[in-house]
Amino acid sequence: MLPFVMNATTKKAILSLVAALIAGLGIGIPVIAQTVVIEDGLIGYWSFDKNTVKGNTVEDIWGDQDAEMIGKIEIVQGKFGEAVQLGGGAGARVEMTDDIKKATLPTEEMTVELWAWDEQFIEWGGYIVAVQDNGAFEKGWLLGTRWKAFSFALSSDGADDGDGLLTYLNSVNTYDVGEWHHVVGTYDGEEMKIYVDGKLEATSSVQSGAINYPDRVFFSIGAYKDDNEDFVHKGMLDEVRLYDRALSEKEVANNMEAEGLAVEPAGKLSLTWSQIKAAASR
Ligand SMILES: [Ca+2]
Ligand SMILES: [Ca+2]
Ligand SMILES: [Ca+2]
Repeated sequence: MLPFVMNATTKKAILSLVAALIAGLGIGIPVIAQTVVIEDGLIGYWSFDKNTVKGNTVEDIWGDQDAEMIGKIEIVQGKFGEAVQLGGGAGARVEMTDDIKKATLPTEEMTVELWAWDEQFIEWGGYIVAVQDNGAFEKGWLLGTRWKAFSFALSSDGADDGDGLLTYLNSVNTYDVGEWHHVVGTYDGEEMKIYVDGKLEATSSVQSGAINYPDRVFFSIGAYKDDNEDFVHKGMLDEVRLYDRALSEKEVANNMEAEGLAVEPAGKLSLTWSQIKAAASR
């Protein structure tokens, strides 16, 4: 008997055929039915799932900004799969790059999104940071905390007073420690918004135009770090995503329910294939 070896093209063709047949028969496939992360405008996604962490390197599963874990950091059970845990110890952070020329950052609009679990709230908390706030010099953006409020800070050309001006947009409500919260900041070039657990908390129209970046940042997750400050997050962070456009309220709600991407960017055809095969044989 001849062995039946499928090449990628045959596999793809059969895959589409099976998918079409299943769709026609109306057989539900849970893996496809689940809510997935919006990909339009996505530029970075750090899931901290253990299969994406190799040694001290955390893979950016969408873009090419792999990050380095610096200091005392653990990968622990998180909101979805694994998350990163920082203990507040000095100098710890997950750094994408400290060279802004090598960073892929949003320029005109943005969304920054993550799940946060705080063991303790701090005055200048940084979940994900690309900022310099040193006296009157205020450039870049961050998502973090101001004590018990979540905070999205941003500096733009429209509000520039000569050396940059940040607006710290804080959530109106305050929250408890020891709970997971979905925190999102959006900026569409005219308005900043902060959402907590899918609910719009606050807006500001102070900033307008392109995002005003400094020449130097420590583009990092888990610490409010700039030239003269370094406040490490105390708790966990999970499913950190960065977009170069402002997601709508509906899209924010979608992403709050989302579990991962529709298709792995690496194209894990064999996995999809076996999942469809398993569903088809039921
Ligand atoms: Ca995760
Ligand atoms: Ca500072
Ligand atoms: Ca200023």
